[in-house]
Amino acid sequence: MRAVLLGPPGAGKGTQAARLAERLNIPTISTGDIFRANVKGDTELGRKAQEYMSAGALVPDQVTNAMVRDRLAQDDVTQGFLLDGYPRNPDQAVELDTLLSDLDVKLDAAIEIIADFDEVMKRLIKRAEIDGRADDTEPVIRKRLEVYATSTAPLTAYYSGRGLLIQVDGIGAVDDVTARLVAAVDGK
Ligand code: B4P
Repeated sequence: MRAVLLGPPGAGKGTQAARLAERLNIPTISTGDIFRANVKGDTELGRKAQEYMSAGALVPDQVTNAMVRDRLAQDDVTQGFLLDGYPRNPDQAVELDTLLSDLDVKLDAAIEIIADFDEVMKRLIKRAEIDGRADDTEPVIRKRLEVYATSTAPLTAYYSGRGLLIQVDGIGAVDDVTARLVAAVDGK
């Protein structure tokens, strides 16, 4: 299966991507995780990404798209993958279509985890207390949610129009959300 995972910050994308990918026996590609690993390793990519991430903004498409193109060219993703956090705006979605068409493969599903503003705010503030992630302060979370609403939310209609959208309720225990996701994907 080749799928993308959509949803606002805090909906549980990272949490559920790992679980779903294990069930489907495919690798996860998380653009956020790749950026954070590069920031930690103080690489050139990490230095480019950091200022955007800590402000709650999207890293420029040119940087992100090139990174995803490299990752999708690797051997472990030839049989399938779950993209977590990409695409995040309509231009990235169009770029993904081009990347996949160049590889002569198609996307099977766009899975959206639905969670409301109050719930995601609560989760991310809790994570801030535990992990201390630089972009989990309240003003930056608000900015990320704004960016989601203006840039990422339009992707729901983009994938729905192509018959690829699967929507799953992200509220409830982590195991329950995983069970809903597995059932929804099995039904596809
Ligand atoms: P991401 O790493 O994608 O961060 P995120 O949207 O906040 O989601 P994350 O996966 O971490 O959190 P989750 O919902 O799983 O992006 C970070 C930044 O990287 C972006 O702001 C941007 O700057 C940059 N970036 C990434 N991709 C990009 C792209 N394509 N283009 C440009 N820039 C890009 O979990 C949140 C919390 O909720 C966790 O603490 C978790 O434990 C908890 N949780 C999960 N499920 C729960 C449940 N059912 N109940 C209670 N808590 C739950």
